[in-house]
Amino acid sequence: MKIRRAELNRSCALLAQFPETTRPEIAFLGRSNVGKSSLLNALVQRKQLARTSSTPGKTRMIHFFEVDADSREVMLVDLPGYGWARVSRKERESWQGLIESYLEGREALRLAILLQDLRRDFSEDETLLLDWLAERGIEVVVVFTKGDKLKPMRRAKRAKELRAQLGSRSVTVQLTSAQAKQGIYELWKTIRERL
Ligand SMILES: Nc1nc2c(ncn2[C@@H]2O[C@H](COP(=O)(O)OP(=O)(O)OP(=O)(O)O)[C@@H](O)[C@H]2O)c(=O)[nH]1
Ligand SMILES: [Mg+2]
Repeated sequence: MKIRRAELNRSCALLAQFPETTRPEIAFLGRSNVGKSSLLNALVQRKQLARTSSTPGKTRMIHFFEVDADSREVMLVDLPGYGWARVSRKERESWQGLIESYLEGREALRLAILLQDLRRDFSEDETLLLDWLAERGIEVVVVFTKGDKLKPMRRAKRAKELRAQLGSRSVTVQLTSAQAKQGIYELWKTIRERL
């Protein structure tokens, strides 16, 4: 995938600030620190286009990135991470409201990519979210992150275990590592099919 352009369009803390839709959108969802911003950077081959941090809860706004890749135009949308314990309930509710208002009302949304750390089990946060998205007819792909942190045998085993935890839900899963740049091309393929 040749990235011709990758630029921040806008960062939003409110629905009223969302940019007009000009291109199909792909959203990145998941627990804080799971690697959303890192994966986005790996996809666009930039080190710090989306800001990453080892401090969870860094991304508190919705960031819209305009990306021209090959002959396609797409908006990659970095959503704030949920599940960060050290924020007040009020703040947590306001993030949730922001995420839901994006997911529910965004006509340009083609696919939600739900990230899951390969080393962790799914929690209710993810399974409830998957069901919530399914109820609204929003297509989801689950992407396992940080694959480089496990040895190949263990990696394959964990991917299987996690797939089993999804039960009968009809979602596809993909394995990635933003650090080792694994599964990036495959993820682009998934994205491209929805544009
Ligand atoms: N080893 C390894 N570390 C990773 C990988 N992806 C992300 N990380 C690390 O995980 C931490 C969190 O990554 P981010 O991309 O900032 O996570 P995020 O999901 O955007 O987090 P929030 O913005 O807080 O929601 C950083 O220290 C990254 O360097 C990966 O593929 N491999
Ligand atoms: Mg982030």
